Order: sequence, then structure tokens, then C-alpha cells
Amino acid sequence: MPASKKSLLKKHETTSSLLPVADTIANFEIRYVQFLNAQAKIVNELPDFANDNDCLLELYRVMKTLQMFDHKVLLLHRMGKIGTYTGTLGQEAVGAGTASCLRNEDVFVPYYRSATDLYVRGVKLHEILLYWGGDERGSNFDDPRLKHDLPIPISIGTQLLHAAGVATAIKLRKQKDRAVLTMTGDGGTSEGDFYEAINIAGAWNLPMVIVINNNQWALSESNTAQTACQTLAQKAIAGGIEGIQVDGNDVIAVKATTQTALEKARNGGGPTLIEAVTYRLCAHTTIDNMDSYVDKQKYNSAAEQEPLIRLKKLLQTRELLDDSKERELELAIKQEIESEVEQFLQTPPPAPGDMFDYLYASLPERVAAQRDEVIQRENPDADIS
Ligand SMILES: Cc1ncc(C[n+]2csc(CCOP(=O)(O)OP(=O)(O)O)c2C)c(N)n1
Ligand SMILES: [Mg+2]
Repeated sequence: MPASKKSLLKKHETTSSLLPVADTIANFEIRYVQFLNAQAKIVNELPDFANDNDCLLELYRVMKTLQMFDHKVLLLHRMGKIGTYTGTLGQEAVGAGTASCLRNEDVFVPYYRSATDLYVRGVKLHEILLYWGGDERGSNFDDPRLKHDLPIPISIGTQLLHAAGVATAIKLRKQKDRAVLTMTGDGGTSEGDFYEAINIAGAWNLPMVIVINNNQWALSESNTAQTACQTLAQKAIAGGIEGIQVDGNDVIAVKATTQTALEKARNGGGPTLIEAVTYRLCAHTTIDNMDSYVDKQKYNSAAEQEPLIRLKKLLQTRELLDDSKERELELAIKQEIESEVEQFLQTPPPAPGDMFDYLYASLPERVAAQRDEVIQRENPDADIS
């Protein structure tokens, strides 16, 4: 290559290091929160709720339920009883830690891998199965238990703008003590919607908390392949909002961080972006084969760090859990799962015309005509008036 075509910059030289810079006009840092490390060692003074044994036992029960549910759903899929499901294996602490901070009047805006949060929020496991079995009644958020929450989106990133919209409504109505919690995957932070949402959240000081479930994978695309950022939390800087990284396998850290961020939002302190670093120990969905792209060694070392092991050790140290109590808990969860699965399997399929019920508040004429056609094909004698 001729010398003139070569870059003038030497390795490690940056634009600013080559120019006469007068001053540093902005400084940023990203902090990392952890209380219980992978060896179950307490590395920081615990927040108050972590001294409440019932609270920790409940977090453990929720995580164990979703862990066992994941295995069960995989079997149902292999038996042809369910289409697809986006597992939460390895990521249970992100769901349990975040959702346990929500109050009824808050608004939860899920993404498709929020099953743990939905469960904590009151959605039954059979409803989660119905949704993933293609039955919209599983996502029936007219239910008074969830009257403010939004349904499950499949498009990546859209929910972040919906969450910003809800937070705007809360702000315009001057509703105090109320906030929005939403979630995205790490891949979702590569979407334009993500940047638009954090931008408006910052500009309008919206009462919202965005949690990134950084499970290291966007389907088969590794986290490092899709961003040059050292952390995803630092993306908050672009929106002028606070960004913080948390050990997503430490349920105490996830809960403490979400609780603080939600309190801040409810009190007019504005938005927070929380990156919860975890690892997806299941395939992307039940129809994905991750053996073709996941390094076995990395997977095994991530499995050693998963969230239940360390919480179990803490509970054992406090003499709250032993082998027999663990077996008792597993049995109770197994019964719950079996009965929920039975309810799912016994639910008669929806009538084909029902799919139109969940699209619009009132159907446009063009779509109404399509619905009538579907109903009449199924049942020529049907009254469609
Ligand atoms: C707008 C849009 N683009 C592409 C897809 C296809 N898709 C579904 S899941 C996924 C990966 C998302 O990864 P991430 O945001 O990290 O979430 P995760 O599934 O890991 O929880 C992709 C590309 C989609 N659903 N929506
Ligand atoms: Mg991901």
C-alpha cells in the first residue's frame, strides 16, 4: 500500500489524543452492584430485605418454580404439546428480583422472556403455556390482577416505546408514587426503539426503569458480536440517564437495584437503565439448537454461576433450607406445575374467529369482514350479526 494511503493514527492513538484538547467537559462511570458472589460470599452490607428470611425463601421458591417449569415445557414441546417457548433458565434472578419490587399500581411492560416476572405478577403457569401455545387468552390482560400491565410483545424493542408512553401518561396525569418497569434483552439494545425510548425518558424525566436481561445472546449472535460497548449500562449515557450494572445472578443485587431505581422514579427522580448480567442456560426457544453455536466450556462455567446455587447456600448457612426441606419444596412445585399443565391441556382451543378479538379495540370494517369470513367458513350457520 502506498504510504499516503496508510492511516496517520498509530495504534492506541485517538482523535482527542491527537488534537489540542482544552478540557474534559464530561465524566462518566458505570458502577457494578453485587451482594452475594458466585461462591455465596457476602461481599457488601446486605439491604434490609435480605435479612427477612421469608422474603429470601419466597425469592428462592419463585426461581425454583421457573427453573422446574423450564424443564417441563421442554418435555411438552418434545411431545408436540406446545409450539415454542422462550425459556428463562439461568436468568431467574433477573425476573424474581425485578418483579418482586413492583406494586399493584405500577405498570409492568414485559418482553417475551419475562415469564418469571409475569408469574410473580400473578399470571398462572397455564396461562403462560396458553400464550405460547398460540392462544391469546393466555395473555388476557383485561384480568383485574394485571389491569395496568401490557401484553407480551414479540417484536424486539417495541415495548420500550410503549413503556415510555405509559410513563408519559403517568407524568402528565401527575400521578405520584407510580412507575413503569420494562425489560429488554441485550439484543434489544441494538434497536433504534431502545435509543428513542431512553432519549425521551431522559428528556422528559419519565418515571420508568428499563432492565436489560443481558443473557449474552441475541438468538445465536453473541453480545460481543453486536456491540463495541464495554457495558450495556453505559448506553444510558446517550440518553442522559443513570445507567448501572448489576450481577444478574445475584437476586439480592437485582432486587436492591430495582427497588432503589423504582423508588427514585416514583419520587420524581427520573429514569434508570439497569443492565443485569446473566447467562442464557437454555436454548433461545424450544425450537432452537444452541449446540451449534455455544461453546461448551463457557456454558459449563456459566452454569456454575447460576442464581439458585448461591441463594441456596445462603439459605443453608442460615439453616432455612436442608435436603428434606428442599425435597418438600420441589414436591410442592411439581404438584403446582402438573396441575397447571393439566389445566392447559384441558383448555378447549379458541374458536378461529377469536384471534381478531385481540388486535383492535374496535375492528376496522376491512378486518371485520375477514373475521366474518373465518367464522362462516368454520360454521356456515353462525350468526355473525
Ligand atoms: C424487530 C425484530 N427483529 C427481529 C426479531 C427476531 N428475533 C427474535 S428474538 C431475537 C434475539 C433477541 O435477543 P435479545 O434482545 O438479547 O433477547 P433474548 O431473546 O436473548 O432474551 C431476534 C433477532 C424480532 N422478534 N423482532
Ligand atoms: Mg439476549
